[in-house]
Amino acid sequence: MDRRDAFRLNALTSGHRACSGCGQAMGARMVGDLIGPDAIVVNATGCLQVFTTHNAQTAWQVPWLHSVFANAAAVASGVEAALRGLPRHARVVVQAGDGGTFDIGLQCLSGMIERGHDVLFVCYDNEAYMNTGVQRSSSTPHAARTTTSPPGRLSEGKHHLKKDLLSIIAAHHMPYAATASVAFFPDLKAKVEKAMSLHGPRFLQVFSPCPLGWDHDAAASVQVARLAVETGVFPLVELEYGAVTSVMRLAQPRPVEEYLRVQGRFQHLFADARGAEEIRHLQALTDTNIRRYGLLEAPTAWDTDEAGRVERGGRGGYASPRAEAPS
Ligand SMILES: Cc1ncc(C[n+]2csc(CCOP(=O)(O)OP(=O)(O)O)c2C)c(N)n1
Ligand code: SF4
Repeated sequence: MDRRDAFRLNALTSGHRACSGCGQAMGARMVGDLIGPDAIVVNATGCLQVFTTHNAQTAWQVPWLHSVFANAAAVASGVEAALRGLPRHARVVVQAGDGGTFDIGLQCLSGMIERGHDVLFVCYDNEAYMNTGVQRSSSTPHAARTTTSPPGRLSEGKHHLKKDLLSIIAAHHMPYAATASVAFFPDLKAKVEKAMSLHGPRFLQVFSPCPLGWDHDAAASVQVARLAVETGVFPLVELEYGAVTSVMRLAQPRPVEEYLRVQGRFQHLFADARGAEEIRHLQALTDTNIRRYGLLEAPTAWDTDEAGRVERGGRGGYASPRAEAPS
């Protein structure tokens, strides 16, 4: 009998040690159940690995292995290559935080994609090194407070911009890459199903609030994730072979200030004129996202060189799919 008919999988089951409201725990639970039992999961070092596998116990109900921080994609490449010689074919999935993806794992991820391994890489993006005490990563947004980018007399939080990882991934021209959010389950579900219907390297960046590191109420995680999408801070998009194929449109983007206000990591920006200047900067960065991906009703070309290949659709009730690329 197909195990899918027998019970609800709960790939990541209860009893783990995540903080309450952990976006990564929510995301991993959703993605794990959507992928189903025929998966082998490789987990980079990070919060998700630590809170699910404590001292000889595990919350995973699928085959799961821990790699070191840097090499999850290389380990998954080896697992996938080994499986080719076996009669029963499981699908290989990598899970990593943004530190394990944007920073220390990037070389192995690039190699895995370039060699064409049949692996889905899922990055749970909580925008800092949470497991080791909320240090900034290259995914941390500009002006956010972390323990290594503290605001003070000479600083308004992190000096640098959030790395545009999706563009780096897109440059590999792989079959599928997408952004998703724990606040938009139907969209996330469609993207996991699409990714699993394809073969070759696939990438999913799941926006995953961290109440501890972002300093917001544990009950507000979904609200924070929703605001990131509704302001345009975190666009929900899909790419196939490097070209944008769909975006979740925004009828009326909310001001970025609404997103910043609900998180302690941005509270210093509301204290003085220097902070107000940074908020204007963050709004300008968000407006660039909105223009770049054409998130408003009126479609705009994402990339003029690629305009002929860009098709725009929508999900989640924001817009109906368009058959033609914008002229
Ligand atoms: C080579 C190496 N450097 C540093 C560490 C310490 N370390 C373990 S997990 C981690 C941060 C993980 O951050 P991220 O990938 O963003 O995952 P999160 O904990 O935020 O989910 C660090 C720095 C390590 N294990 N190995
Ligand atoms: S520190 Fe953040 S990412 Fe880690 S378990 Fe807690 S809420 Fe989740």
